[in-house]
Amino acid sequence: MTEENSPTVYRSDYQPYPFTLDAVALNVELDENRTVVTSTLSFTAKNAAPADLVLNAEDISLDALHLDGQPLGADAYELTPDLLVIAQLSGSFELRVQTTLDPAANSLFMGLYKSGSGFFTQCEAEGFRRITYFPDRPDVMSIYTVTLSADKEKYPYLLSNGNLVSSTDLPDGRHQAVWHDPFHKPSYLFALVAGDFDVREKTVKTHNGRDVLLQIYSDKGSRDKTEWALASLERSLVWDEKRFGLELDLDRFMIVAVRDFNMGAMENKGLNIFNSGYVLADPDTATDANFSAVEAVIGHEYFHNWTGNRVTCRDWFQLSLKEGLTVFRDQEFTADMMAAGLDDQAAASARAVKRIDDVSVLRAGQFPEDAGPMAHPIRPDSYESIGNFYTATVYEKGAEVIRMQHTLLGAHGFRDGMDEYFRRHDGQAVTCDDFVNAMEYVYTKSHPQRDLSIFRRWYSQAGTPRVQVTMNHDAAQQTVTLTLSQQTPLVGVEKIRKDFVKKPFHIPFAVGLLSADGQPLALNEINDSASQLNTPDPKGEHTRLLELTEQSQSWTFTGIATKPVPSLLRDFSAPVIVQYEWTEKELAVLAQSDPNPFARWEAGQALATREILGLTNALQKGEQAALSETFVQVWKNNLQDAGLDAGYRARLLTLPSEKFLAEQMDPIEPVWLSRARQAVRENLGKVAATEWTATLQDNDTPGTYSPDPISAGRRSLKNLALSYLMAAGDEAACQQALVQYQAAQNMTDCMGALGAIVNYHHGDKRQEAIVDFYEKWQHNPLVIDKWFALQATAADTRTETIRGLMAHPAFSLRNPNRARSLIFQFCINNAEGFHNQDGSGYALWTEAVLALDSINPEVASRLARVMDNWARYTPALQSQMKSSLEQVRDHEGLSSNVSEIVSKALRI
Ligand code: B3K
Ligand code: ZN
Repeated sequence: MTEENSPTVYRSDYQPYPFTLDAVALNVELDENRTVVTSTLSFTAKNAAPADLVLNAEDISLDALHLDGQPLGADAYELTPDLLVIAQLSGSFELRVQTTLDPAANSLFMGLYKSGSGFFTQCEAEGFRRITYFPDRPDVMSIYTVTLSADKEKYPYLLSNGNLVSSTDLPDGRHQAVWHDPFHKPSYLFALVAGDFDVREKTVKTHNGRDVLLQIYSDKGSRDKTEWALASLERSLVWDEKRFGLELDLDRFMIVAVRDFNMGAMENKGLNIFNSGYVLADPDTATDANFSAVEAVIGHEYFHNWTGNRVTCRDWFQLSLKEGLTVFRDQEFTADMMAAGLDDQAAASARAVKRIDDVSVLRAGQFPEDAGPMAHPIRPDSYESIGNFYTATVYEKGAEVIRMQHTLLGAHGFRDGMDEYFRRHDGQAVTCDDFVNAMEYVYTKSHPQRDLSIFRRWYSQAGTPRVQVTMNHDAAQQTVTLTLSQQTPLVGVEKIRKDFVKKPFHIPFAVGLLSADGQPLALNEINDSASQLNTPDPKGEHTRLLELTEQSQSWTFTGIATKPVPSLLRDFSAPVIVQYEWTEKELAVLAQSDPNPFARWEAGQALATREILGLTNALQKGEQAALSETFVQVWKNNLQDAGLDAGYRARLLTLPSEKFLAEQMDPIEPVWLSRARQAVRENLGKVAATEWTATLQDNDTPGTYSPDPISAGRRSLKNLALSYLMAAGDEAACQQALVQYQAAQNMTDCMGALGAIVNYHHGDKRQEAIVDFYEKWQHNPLVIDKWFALQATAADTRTETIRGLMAHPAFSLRNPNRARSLIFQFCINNAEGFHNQDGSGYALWTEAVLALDSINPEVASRLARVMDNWARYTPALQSQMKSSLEQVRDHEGLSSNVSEIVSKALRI
């Protein structure tokens, strides 16, 4: 589809569907190339007046159509490639539609497709219309009965949503299963799976004493890798009961792992389908990060059962209603799991680690998006292809907007608001406004003078607000006045909408004050409008919550004799950028003693950012620059602060990412930036060699592997120490990396060593290790994905290496995980290689986007987004990036997915 025939869809055009869909009976006769789908749809008109029945379609053809048992002739309906319209129907009627599909030829992995030896579906957002003619929109909910039949030997398992009603053998070696889902659902939550699998299962009791069967289906031979997934699922069930009072509503909950999948996982009712990378995990083949991602994604999809499935979206503009809320829920789940069983202080540190990781993801992906050509509010107003709006903004910023409501209402208030939301909307398809209405109802009960009217602007305005802070200390009065002013640039479509006026946001802004020697100060406000944060205060943080709702406001605190150091936006209480002119000395105080672990990390990052950007400038001018002594001292002190938990210490000592740093540069000079960051790393490795070596020795995790956060933290600190030392060319560390690679008892240590070797070892041993790893793991696709990714991101990898790897027999563009592991990793996480001034990285991108687009446009458009911020780069890079974008835009037959991305990028 070209851009011309993919019109823009507007939120304001929403019209309710004129019919209810009372029941859906779907009969699917599975065959690799000729699957016959017969769907029987029972409709009732909502109004007395007749209305047109509109059904969606994509890439399917109509074999037969019956209305109330009578065949319909071609003159009785209108048929276009994407619509079937039967004019002026009223009352109740039954429509029977037959289509024939070729699942083996479906490389889009949308609708019904084959992967390996099984059949799978993916219907969100608009995949069901690739299976049958249907009102494929989330506000048309119905009860589904699904009959599946297939060859019994090849496909012994036939699965769909809900409960299994019957299984029967049929003639010719086929068999049949009938499934019934008792809950109303939209078509995007439909799923079917057929194949042969290993199954791991467990029956558990819900808090109301009901027995429910949990099952994990995975490829034959992979059952030993699903123990963690099943345990994670059980933990998710218990957590949602405990934290939100939400119980599993079905008797059976299934997760199926599949190798070919466009994203992470999908929350189909009772039958989640997962990218195998988020199911399979054992110590030999999965890293700590993999284990934690499996737990988080299993939690996320499970939590959708209530936030997404029981209460769903009215239309796709409301996507954040389910995604932002469910990301917030999975973040809280992980934080609670990480803090479980720890004392208050250790728990605060564990929670801070999770918050740091989430905020880092937001800043690396969402902040640039919110400043670029695709910028949109968490509830967009328009789109061309909905597939392009599963964005960091809808998900991650959406979660921040929910988190702010949690902060404003407090944990109890938020829980009451959630209860109210379900009381009002269970079983419905609703809007983001409906969610905020439920929260506001609870909020105004406890805060009679307040409402969430200004807060709602987070749903309609895009862009990252800048909050400028000034602090005035009056020594005579012993007062401190903090003045906060907000300003948010116009972004994305806001720039071309002439009437658009940006209004102030409601920003919950958590602050503390420290004395010059790092002691937390009690905060007593003159007007007492700042509230005490409704969270534990393990170290006497004295955090106060300022609510900025106007362009500028001030707060005055008393009893402060000497000029304090402000600790701002603690716990990242709002998705904003803070502007305050700290001195280096003040940042050093915060980075070593702020009792709020998040703010402490933030101060260290600010110090490192100054160093790296300063050096980038110097290197560009051909100068050298030594590291500041204060910075080095802070790094050394934190490295040796044994009172800190290892995982938190690893975060404190990790340099800001290139993506975060690039955001602070204008224009972006990716190659010098990357070199400067590398040089700072090398320098820190040298000046603190003794401390790093001690850290490397002290953080071994002997014995049986466990992915718990304490052990994982030790491994991350140990591997960080190894990489600093190797960056500094430390001979002993080089030897140690080779030993660790050979002796590793788990994949985290193996990859920690191999990563350091591939990036920093320049002798023969490097290639030997690469070959050795491949030979050892060539039969495990998820491990080979890591092998490709490691080489794609290695500091000295250039396009020739990537092209060589693309010709490797194990490479395939058709498998999304493999394409992501090599090409995406190179384009996204290898600045020196991708932005090489010879333009070879951009040429590779152009070819890959076009090649992928002809196979799988949804995956191609993700890769297309790599060029979003082309206009922020140096002029020489800009013009090359622009011409690559133009080349893609002008390609004949481009999908609407990629077309939307590149044309928006070029529009700025
Ligand atoms: N809801 C799915 C995402 C579907 C993406 C379709 N392009 C997974 C999730 O967010 O849980
Ligand atoms: Zn989701």
